[in-house]
Amino acid sequence: MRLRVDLLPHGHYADVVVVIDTLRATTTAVTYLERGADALLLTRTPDVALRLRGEGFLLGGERGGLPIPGFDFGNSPVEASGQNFTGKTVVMNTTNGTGAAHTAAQTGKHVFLASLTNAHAAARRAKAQATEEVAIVCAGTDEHVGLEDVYTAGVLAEYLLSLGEFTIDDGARIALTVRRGSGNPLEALSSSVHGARLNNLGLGDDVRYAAELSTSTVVPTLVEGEDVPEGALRFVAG
Ligand code: 3SL
Ligand code: MG
Repeated sequence: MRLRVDLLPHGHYADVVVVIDTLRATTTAVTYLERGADALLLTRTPDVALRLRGEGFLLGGERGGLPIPGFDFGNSPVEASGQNFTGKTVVMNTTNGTGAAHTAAQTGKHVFLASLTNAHAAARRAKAQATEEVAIVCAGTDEHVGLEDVYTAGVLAEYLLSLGEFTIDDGARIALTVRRGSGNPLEALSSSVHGARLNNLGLGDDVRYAAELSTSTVVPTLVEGEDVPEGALRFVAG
């Protein structure tokens, strides 16, 4: 079995793909499903999300870290954790994370979302589904590598290696090195460029929330279906 870590999204994915946007899209996605949401629709653009507004869905997302006009929520896991989404579908659009999921879904056979909060559950799901490769894809920020995503990829890689035999690529070696050399999760996330940016925006509680390790066993899982709106990907709790 191959274990591959892409420090940014690119390329062709042969089998299982695990998408990471620790700050904050995949952490928030896990939280929506934890808080009872039936499904998430990750849209290609904010306009696709706004078009779905009329269909009774709730909209969450950000640009520049701040809520998008016309959306119901920002992209805050702390905000999401205080709500009850039972029976609701949440439409998400964010700067990097939702786009990374669309890249993964173009070719991946099984696509999951991971964060530190569901890291071990996501790794177990990935290993259980994979027949040839687990590819961990870091969303990054505006096409720049993000320490917080690579650190989380390292946490998943470390756990996967404890579960079975893998041949690993250099991306996985880098992620493991970052995981082992960057301190605890909060130290790693706080020292990242995007973590510092969120702190400056007064969103430090989200950074602290995102640094909690394996508090959830929910793994957002891509599902197909004829009723999925054009320009959207549907994820449910797995
Ligand atoms: O880039 C993204 O998709 C977001 O998660 C970034 S933010 O943390 O919400 O600003
Ligand atoms: Mg990010």
